Amino acid sequence: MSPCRVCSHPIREFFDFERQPLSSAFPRPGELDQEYFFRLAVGMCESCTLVQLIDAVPPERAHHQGYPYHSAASSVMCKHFEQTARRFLETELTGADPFVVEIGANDGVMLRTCGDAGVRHLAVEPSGATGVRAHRAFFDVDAATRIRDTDGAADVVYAANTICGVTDLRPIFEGLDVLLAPDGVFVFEDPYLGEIIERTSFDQIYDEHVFFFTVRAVGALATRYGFELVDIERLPVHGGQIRYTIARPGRRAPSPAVADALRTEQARGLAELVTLERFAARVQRIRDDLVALLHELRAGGARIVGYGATAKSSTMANYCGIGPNLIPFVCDTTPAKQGRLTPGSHIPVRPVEAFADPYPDFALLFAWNHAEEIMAKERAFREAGGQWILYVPQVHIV
Ligand code: JHZ
Ligand code: ZN
Repeated sequence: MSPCRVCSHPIREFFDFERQPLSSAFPRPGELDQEYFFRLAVGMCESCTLVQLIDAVPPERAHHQGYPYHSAASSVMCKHFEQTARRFLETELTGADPFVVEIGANDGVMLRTCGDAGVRHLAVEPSGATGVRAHRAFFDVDAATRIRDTDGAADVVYAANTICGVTDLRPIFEGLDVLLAPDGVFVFEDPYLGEIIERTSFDQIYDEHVFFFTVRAVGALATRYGFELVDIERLPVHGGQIRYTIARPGRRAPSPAVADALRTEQARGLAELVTLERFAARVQRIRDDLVALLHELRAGGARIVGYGATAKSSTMANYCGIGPNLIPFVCDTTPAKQGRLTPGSHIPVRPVEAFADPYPDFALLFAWNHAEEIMAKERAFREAGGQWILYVPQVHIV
């Protein structure tokens, strides 16, 4: 059994997706022999209950060039990050000369909103590609020390969809200890295990998501590294996340939301292996139903295309064995994905203009987390008689 990445106790495996590619490495048609695969399996730590991947991709493989994800591709996500910034401006960045840092800032929407309000800000992002001032490094003690020496202590350190992919969390917390002001907060948001189980959204499990947090596990994690979990908030984005607020111990009264969530998690058995085993059975059911539906529709002569070449759908397509034989192409707005193939499953990615040229009979919504936004934008597809296929929380046609 592998040891837990946080407390070193054994991890109990509850699902094995077997051989999977890097979810964001879209090969060109001539590059298929260069694809990297690893065993994607998940388990729960016997002691601290943190759910995590059994094997992780080595860092030199994981951080391949030209990372193609842009959070600003979704107007809902842009609004989300602007609102996050406004909240910080109202509640945390209220001192004389506040300073906000974001780890892994992607398109920089949150920081730019703070910057527009005149607040000092910095992205800590190895690629530097954020459109805002950036310290090009991974966040650790060294980066934190350099930043503090130049800019002073931070009132807020924020990270969205980043911490769950950091295999070694210790350097993050050591860096926070250096950089955070005495009353500063570390706020991060990631997919919530409770929601993944509730929706059977198994495709949240892929190489870039190493940890699947619960309030209980994050509370234990914070304590272990000398901090305290003081608040949580559920977020509707990306299929259901939690935003955790962590402070230095004793500096803030924990909000009742933390104790409430702990009680709910206990009642739902989120720290029990049997809950995860039941989840595993539902995942297999979704695969069987989806594969059967696609074969049936194809046999009836229907044309089906994919919509949104997400990282998530890499797990879905590879686990279900869905390739270009069932889905001839998937459309996506990201130029860096277009003209390439989906990782492992090798479905061609085409610009969204291909969607209406002509409309297919069915669209398999890979980007189900953006369903509202995409269905509103593609209203004409339904008006033309098209139907959406979703596979979360179960296979259904809309
Ligand atoms: P989306 C990535 O996951 C990877 P993915 C990462 N690990 C993570 O956690 C999340 O992001 C946050 C396209 N699209 O957001 C754009 C359209 O074509 O579900 C994207 O390629 N039309 C960091 O990839 C994809 O769909 C649209 O209207 O699972 C959406 O990817 C919209 C809204 C999106 O994240
Ligand atoms: Zn553990």
